[in-house]
Amino acid sequence: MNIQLFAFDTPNGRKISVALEEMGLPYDVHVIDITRDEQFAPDFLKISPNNKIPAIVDPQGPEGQPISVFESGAILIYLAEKTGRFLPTQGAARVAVMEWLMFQMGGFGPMPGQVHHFLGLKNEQDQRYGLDRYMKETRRLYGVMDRRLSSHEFFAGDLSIADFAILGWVWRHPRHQVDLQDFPQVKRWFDTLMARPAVQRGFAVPLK
Ligand SMILES: N[C@@H](CCC(=O)N[C@@H](CS)C(=O)NCC(=O)O)C(=O)O
Repeated sequence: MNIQLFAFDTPNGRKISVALEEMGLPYDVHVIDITRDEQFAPDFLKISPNNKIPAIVDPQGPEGQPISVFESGAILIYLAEKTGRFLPTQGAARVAVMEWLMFQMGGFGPMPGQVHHFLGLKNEQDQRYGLDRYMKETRRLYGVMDRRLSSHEFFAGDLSIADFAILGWVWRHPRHQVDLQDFPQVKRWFDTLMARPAVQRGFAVPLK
């Protein structure tokens, strides 16, 4: 039976549809419309105790038993280990993937996410402090990524789940008002990934 993906059309949701496509895993989509509070439904809470998308259910998990996984970073690691793809099994190469995956999970996600939030406020006075703080930090993170990509084709050796995680957020650069012309290495990397047929399928699958 297919993996069941519970997601919405957001950076964290798209990371997983892209990874599933790149890994060639068959999956069914269940749209959880977070604009209608569907993430708070009791049935969804059973597989995603933090009430956020994405989550997956794999009917054929470890020892052939069903398993649910929440938190996009955990899902990416789970899928990579299941397929043996996009995450080295050991050594320095694995450490590098984990570093850049955690960089995304802890910073380049929460920070642009705050920009999206403050841009949504109606009152300019309320927006000011948040936008100043989080846009600055978001641009700093783009600078970190640009430096990394000036000496690396991808974030951590070969194409990896770290790239899929970061791609979900760079995809939203117009929303957090970052011009990729200012970060040429990120732009080069972004264009390379977006040209991949599996990535395109991952962004095309209906999630809303
Ligand atoms: N750390 C979580 C963050 C998930 C997250 O923030 N999901 C958002 C959409 S991108 C969500 O479900 N928001 C609904 C809410 O906060 O009520 C992950 O990476 O999976």
